This record gives sequence, structure tokens and C-alpha cells, in this order.
Amino acid sequence: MSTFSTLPHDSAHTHVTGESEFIDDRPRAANELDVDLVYSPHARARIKKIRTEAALKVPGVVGIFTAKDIHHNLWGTIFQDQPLLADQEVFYVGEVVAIVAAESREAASRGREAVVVEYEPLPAILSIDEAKKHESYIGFPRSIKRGNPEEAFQSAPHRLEGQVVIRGADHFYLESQAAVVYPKEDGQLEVHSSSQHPTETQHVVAHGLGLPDRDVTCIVKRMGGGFGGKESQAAPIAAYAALVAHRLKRPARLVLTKDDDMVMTGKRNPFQNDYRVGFDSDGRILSLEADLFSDGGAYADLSTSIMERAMLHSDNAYFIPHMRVTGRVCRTHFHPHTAFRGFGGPKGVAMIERIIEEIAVALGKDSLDVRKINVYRAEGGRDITHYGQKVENNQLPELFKKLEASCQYRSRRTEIEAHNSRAAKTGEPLRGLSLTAVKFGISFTTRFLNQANALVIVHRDGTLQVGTGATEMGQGVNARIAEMVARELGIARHEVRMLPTSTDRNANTSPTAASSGTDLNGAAALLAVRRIKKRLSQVAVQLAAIDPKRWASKTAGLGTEEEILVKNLSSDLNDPNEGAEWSTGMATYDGVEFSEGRVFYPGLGPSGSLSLAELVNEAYLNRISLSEYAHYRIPNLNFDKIQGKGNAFLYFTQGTACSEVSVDQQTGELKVLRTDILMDLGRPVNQALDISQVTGAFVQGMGWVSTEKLFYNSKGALLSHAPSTYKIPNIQDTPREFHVELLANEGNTVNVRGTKAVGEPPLLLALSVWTAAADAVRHSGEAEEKLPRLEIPATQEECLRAMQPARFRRWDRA
Ligand code: MTE
Ligand code: QUE
Ligand code: MOS
Repeated sequence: MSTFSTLPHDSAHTHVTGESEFIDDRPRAANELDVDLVYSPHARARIKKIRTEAALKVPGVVGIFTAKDIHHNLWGTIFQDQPLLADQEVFYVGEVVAIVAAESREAASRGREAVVVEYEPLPAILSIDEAKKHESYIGFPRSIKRGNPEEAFQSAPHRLEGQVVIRGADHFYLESQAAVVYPKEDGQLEVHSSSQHPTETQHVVAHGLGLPDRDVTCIVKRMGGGFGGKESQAAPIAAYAALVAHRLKRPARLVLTKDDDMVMTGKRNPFQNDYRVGFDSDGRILSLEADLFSDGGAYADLSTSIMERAMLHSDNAYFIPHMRVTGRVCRTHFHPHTAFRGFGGPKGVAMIERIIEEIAVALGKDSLDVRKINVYRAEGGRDITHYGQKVENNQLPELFKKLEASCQYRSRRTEIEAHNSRAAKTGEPLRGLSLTAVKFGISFTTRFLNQANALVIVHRDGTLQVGTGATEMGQGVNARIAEMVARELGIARHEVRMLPTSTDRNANTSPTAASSGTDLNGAAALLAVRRIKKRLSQVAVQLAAIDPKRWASKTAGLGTEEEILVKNLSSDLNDPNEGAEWSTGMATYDGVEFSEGRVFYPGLGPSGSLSLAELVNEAYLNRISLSEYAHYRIPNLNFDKIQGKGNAFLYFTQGTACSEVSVDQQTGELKVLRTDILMDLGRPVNQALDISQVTGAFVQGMGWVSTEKLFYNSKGALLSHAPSTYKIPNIQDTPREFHVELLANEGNTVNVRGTKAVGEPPLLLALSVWTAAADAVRHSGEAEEKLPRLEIPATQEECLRAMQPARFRRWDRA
């Protein structure tokens, strides 16, 4: 593995010095305005009247805007069902009703307090169960089916059924939703947004204000974290600031406070999944019928796509011959829930991993043996998913085998069992162990999103600027793309400067999401740089045949020599992905080698080589283009959403994790004693960045499954809207012993440079903490179920309830 780069993040040093610029670090313009928002305190209410007179008299307040000031009020990434500003009715606590513009943040905030909105509260739907009762849904019912699950269930030797309850989680990015908008000449707007999806932000701003797309440019330098929360929900924030900038012709800044951000923005969708499963005496799953219900909140946002991904991941790493999974998104009166690392994946995978634990307990087997008997494998045709896609480059059996050995699974299991039989008597903390897997489909399940474009510029000193549609949110997409481009030209990464993402350079982009930022944009950048490399190679070959005294650098000023000509590579392409033969790694043309900042070809210059800068200069003087713009699209995707069949993904990122936890029998406190992770990331571009993604995703997932609980009051208002009441993991909560290893895998020839995407998949491995928690609490003497049910998150209280249900029942009655 030592051949892979381990360069630090390209912004590591400027993050440390504080030089890195986030939205609110932008220097204030002299005439800049601050924006604040008035939002609904009710989950559902009719707006009777909005009184702004008093607020307009607050010193410093210069304008207040409501729905009537918006040109086109409806927006939405998939369905345009959500108003920028609520008009007649509000549908969640935090829904924006009015925008206040003022000379300072304090004045804006006082103005917001002085706006009087009269509401008539209406009954609200505040749970999945209530939504089902009222048949309150978003979108259509969805279903994926293979074989005859009903019949297979009835004839199965063993059967069980149950429900998993999965709650939401806040993204807890460090930089809140934020935008600064500058009005430019002739009605144009320059929007700086903390957004994963600049094109969407551009479109929502333009549409909302009635401007043509050509007059709105959205620029994203970086985000202080996104995690899915800034894929759709950054757009309306930018639109509020843009409305002020456009109407008052002054720069406008809107940066949410942490509390407002947490109240207003949607979370990970809660899910409630019902299942019944048939299996044989060896633990082999014969049939699965699952009905997935999610809480979409008040508007569609991305919830229907999230549900689709949950349905496509309900198999996870396991072959299920007869299977039916249905999905329904419930419309409730909560903030519209949205993308969060893993999208729907974790909600499907949680269910099947829980099912496996239940099968193991029912049969008195080790859950690892049940997993291994069900894992996707080529033998016997057990490598086709329920939607009909073959699992190619399947590393799962290997990942199970290797991790089982490297984490000493069996000996630790024996030791933990001995410990737990003692602990049941002594009252010591119980311990649990579980080894789970992830198989995460890489590609947007919505085909048109699987495209990207990139601009590569080579300057005359041999340094580069590269602009793509990818947005940097800390994941290191810029570092990876720069590294791929640099390696193709044989230069150091720091010779390549990644440009801020801007819709006037890279238009019609997809969100940086679905873990595909490097895959898509890196591929486009590589296609572009390869065309430049091909032209430079042709120049090098021709230069080698000419006396250096006659090279353009010596003669071009005189204009006497003939010019070198190259085949124009950008206009004669038929295949849009020409050059995308990723298995070959680096491309070479005409035998010309690029390495260590030089270009090598026999007879080229006195030493058979030139510096890249020298060659670039000769190319320029021969009027050969040194810039290239390329477009990339993922091939062979043919998933049919209606039939629920086909190739939904280009490939699968896979991994396994084993977690050992302890649960205090008196307090319910959960500690992660040790975690071992083994991931298949193909051939990483940068191993250090990938390992930090694995570690970070796992810890973020741990928070979701253990301590991060969103508390809403009975009226649907979020009470836990600050770190004081919402517990994300800190350094002491991370596994006491933590091993992260990558499997060497050179076999992923379908993706750029043989890599596999890393951003989301490892989050799903945190489910091993949740299944290990259930494995621990089942040993409590007072537990009533063989494998007690734990919600996600399995908080301290949840674990205590599972261990001592009778005691809690007494309190619950009171
Ligand atoms: N890593 C950091 N540091 N910050 C983030 O916001 N977002 C995650 C993941 N890793 C995120 C992150 C999510 S939800 C996704 S989809 C991917 O990064 C997106 O980036 P990529 O496609 O370039 O991996
Ligand atoms: C994973 C994702 C997304 C997805 C599908 C995935 C995602 C996203 C969309 C989406 C779907 C339909 C649209 C649209 C976006 O789908 O992030 O604009 O019309 O935005 O499997 O992460
Ligand atoms: Mo990530 S949830 O696809 O932004």
C-alpha cells in the first residue's frame, strides 16, 4: 500500500492557521446588509395576518419581505412543492414566513422579534403512525420484488417478524447554512453559498426572483461540512439573501445561528420498517418481506430518492432469493427531512443486520456464521441482487474472512461469553460483540445525475488551474482531483490549484453527493488533462525531429518557421468518454513519458527531455490549445424505477466492521471498547484521506446509533437544538481501540483509476455498534426478550429500558 499517496488535505495548513475562508469570513462590504428570518413556532397553522409596521420602525431595519415579494414561490429538488416563504399556511416549526433586512445583525434580530404574525393553530401529524392513519404520504408507493416471497415464507422451516424504529439525526456541520449575495451591474447576482449543489442554488435563486439563469452565478469555495444537509437546503437560504440584494441593491449576508439552523433544517429521515423473514435451520434466509415507512417531514425534498436507496440496500451484503420490499414516504409536520451521509442506505441495512442477529439468537448460532452463510457469493448464482444487478468485483466473502481473523473474533467471543455469565451475577457492565458489513451502491439512482464536467487550464509556467462541479466540504475531493491530474502530467500536486466551484465555469452540475464527487468530477478532469497530454505528446515527438535552433521559442518572434500541428482532440470525439479506459491507470501517447516535472522522448532536447514548462511554452508558441473542457457520464446504468429492475450502480464499495461494546447495567451507559474495520476501496488515490473518511464516517454513524437523540415536544418543536442538549461524539466517545485497514484490490476496472468511492459507505459500519449493544443487553437477567429491541439511537436510557423493562413500565404508567 505504500505506493499510494498520503499527502495531507490541500487546505490542512490554512485550516490550522485560520486563513481558510468560509462564508462568514468574507470581508464585509461597506454597504452590506444583514438578513434574519421570521419562522413559524407552530407545526401547522393558518397565517391570519403578518404585521410589519413595528418592525419597520426598529432602528436599522431597512426592509421586510413576505411571500408576495417572491416572483415564483415554489421550489424543490425533485418535486417543486415547497414555498420559499409560507403564504397561507405553515406546515412545520421553523418554516420561514418573512425576511428582515437591516444595517447590522443586532438590528436584524430586533426586527425579527418585532414582526407580529397571527396564527390559527391547526392539528398536526407528528409521527409515522399518525401519518399512516391519515394516509398522509408523499409520492407514490414503491415496490421491488423477486421470486415468490409469500410462498417461500409460508413454507420456511423457521419464521420471525418484527419492526425496527430508526430516528433522525442532525448533520451538525460546523458552518451553519450561510450565503452572501452581491448585486452586480445590469441586474446580475453573485451568490456565495455554503452549498453542495451550486447549480441548484443558482436555479432556485433565479427562479424565485424571476431572473434568467445567465444572470445568477453561484460560487462555492468550500463548506465547513455538509454531510448531505447542504444538498437541497442551502438553496432557499441563498434565495433569502438574494431577494434582499436584488430588491435593495446592496450586498446581503445570511448566516444562521446554530439554534435556528437546527430548528429550521431537516434531518436524517426517521424510518419504521416492518419485516417478516423465513429461514432454514442453518440460518439461510429464504424469504424477506419488508415494508419501509419513512418520515419525510412537510415537503418532498429528497425523501423519495432516499426511500429508493433504502429499498435498494435492504439486502445489504446478503443474498435473499425471495424478496419483496415496499416503500412509502409519510408526510408529517416536521422540517422536511433530507439527505444525510448514506442517504437511504443505513435505514435498509439496519433492518437486515438486525434480522440476522435475530436469526442467530433464534437458532442459537453465532451471528457471524449466519452472515457468512448468507453473504453474496458467485457460487450457485448467489450474487444477483433483488433488483437484478450482479455483484461484480465481490470482495465480501474475503472481507468477512480476513476481518474475522485479524480481530480475533472467535477467541474474543468466547472470552465475552464467559464475562457475561459472570456479569449477570456481579452487576459488572455487560459486553457485546458484532461484526457487520456494508455493500454500498455507487451511482446516483437517478440516471441523469451521473454526469460531470471539468475545465483544465495549463499555464505557461507549467502550473495548472482546474475547475469542476465538485464542491469541497472537507472530504478532500479537491486534493484527490488535483492529485489525479498532477500524476497524469508527472508533476507534484501543489502545481495544480483547484478553483472555487462556480456555475459560470462548470454549469449543469450534479450535487456533490452519493459519494461520487471524485468519481464523476475526477473522471471529467482526467479526460480533459489527457487530451492536453495527448497534444503535448504530439508536440514533443515533432520537436524531437527538429533542430532546437529552429524551435518556436527561438524563431516564433520572427514568424518564419512552419508551425507544429496536432490533431484537434476536442472536436473529433464521438465517444464522450473517449480515453476513459481506467484499468490502464495512466495514459501514454506516442511513447512520450511525463514524470518528475519533465517530459521524456528520445531526441527531445540535448538530454532527451524538457521540463513540462518548456514543452508547454513551445506548444503555446505553436498556437496549440493548453486548456480543455471535458464531460463525463457513467456508462451502463439501466435501472428501471417502475419495474424496480436493472443496473442501478456502477459498482459497490464494500467493507466489514467488528465492534465490541460494554453497557453499564446500572446506568445504561454504552462504551465502544474496540472497533476493527476492513474496507475495500479499490486502489485509493490518497490513502490518508480515505482512511480519515472511514474514521470520520464511522464516528458520525456511532453518534447516530448511540447518543444523538432529537427531542421534540408534543407540539412538534425541536427542543434539542444546541450541543448542550444534542450529544455528538467527542474524542472520548470514539472506540478505545480503533483499527482501520484497507483491502488491496486492483480489480475495479470500471471506475476512474480503479478507485472506489469512500464518503458514505463506512458510516453504515457503525451499525455494528448498535447490533453489539443488543448483543450485550440480552444478557441482563431482567431482559424479557431473547434479543431486546433497541431503537436507533440506542441511548443510555434506551439500553436501560431494554435491560430492565419492568421497572420502566412502572414509570411509564405513572
Ligand atoms: N467529509 C467531510 N469532512 N465533510 C462532509 O460534509 N460529507 C459526506 C462525505 N464525507 C462530508 C464528508 C457525504 S454525505 C458525501 S455524499 C461525500 O462526502 C461527498 O463527497 P465525495 O463525493 O467527494 O466523497
Ligand atoms: C443518491 C443520492 C441522490 C439521489 C440518488 C441517490 C441525491 C439526489 C438525487 C436526486 C434525485 C432526483 C432528482 C434530483 C436529485 O438522487 O443526492 O434533482 O430530480 O439529489 O441514489 O445521493
Ligand atoms: Mo451525501 S448524503 O450524498 O450528500
